[in-house]
Amino acid sequence: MQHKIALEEHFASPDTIGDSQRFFTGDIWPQRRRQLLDLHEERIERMDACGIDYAILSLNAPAVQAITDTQQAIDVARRANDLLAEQVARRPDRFGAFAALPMQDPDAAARELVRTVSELGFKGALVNGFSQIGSVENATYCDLSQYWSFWGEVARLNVPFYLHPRNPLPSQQLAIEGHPWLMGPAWAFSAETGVHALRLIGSGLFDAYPSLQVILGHLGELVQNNIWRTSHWASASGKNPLGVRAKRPFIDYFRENFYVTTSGNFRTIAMRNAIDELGSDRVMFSSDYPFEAMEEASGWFDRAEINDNDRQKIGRDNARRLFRLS
Ligand code: GRE
Ligand code: ZN
Repeated sequence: MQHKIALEEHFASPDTIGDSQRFFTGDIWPQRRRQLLDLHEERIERMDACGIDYAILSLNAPAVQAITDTQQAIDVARRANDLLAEQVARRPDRFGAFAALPMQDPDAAARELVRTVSELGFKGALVNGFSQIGSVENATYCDLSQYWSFWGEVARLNVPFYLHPRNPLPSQQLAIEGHPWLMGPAWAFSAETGVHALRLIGSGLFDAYPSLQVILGHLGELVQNNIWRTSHWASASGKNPLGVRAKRPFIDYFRENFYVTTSGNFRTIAMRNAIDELGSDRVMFSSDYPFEAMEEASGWFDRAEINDNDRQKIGRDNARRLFRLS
């Protein structure tokens, strides 16, 4: 399919490039490093070869969210956003931008979102899960009350919030001890991010701000696979509510407040499941470059057994509508 739009496509700043090294062997890393730092050469060539017209770029992970010093998080986010704005301005026909946000300070995060969206034309924000505030053992999740005025600003600006994976804290990794391969994209990224998404729902956030739109990568970070059961137990009458503050069945929020992308999960069964749960208006193409190959993403998606009407929506039209692209 030609003219695709992709939304989970990463770059790195000089401050954050080191965060991605741990995922690769020494022989592959120099190549991934170069690809994360490149915007205008190999990246555009490969977009052209894959029929990707436009990519919304975001900083690598965990980057800003793992900076325990709040002022440093504010500075690194701002530098990354300014760098991205400058590069995107060279090719506004091919690139858009998601803001990195210093969630360590909710007011500073809201201000940076306003600055990047209103002044720099960014399309929304991408946040790498919980933030570590003041200590590496701290995990501050986005559903907490200190973030609600931030969410009010997201709703007011009417831009999507991409909830992107990160690994759980070392102290939360008991279940995978001795099996380090379970960390990262093989499992822990999705488990961690799926729980974060459910926290947003259970907190009642979407009752307070019904227009909020959250994007999940990797075809739903495992949430869609279990959404009926989660909804059944977390919101059905006769069950102990155990602190659920959401007013409606979880599945309603999942269908009205979430989009999912195909980033890093090139599986037709999983995409069809997403289409069945959310409708083909809420699924969007992405690759997760350079952690995944654009060619693999596109080669799969272009030929996947879905109808061509859905392919147009998922590959392009849904993103055009959501991000108000011309
Ligand atoms: C990502 O940010 O999407 C990512 C990583 C590391 C490995 C795989 C991956 O940061 O998809
Ligand atoms: Zn990613």
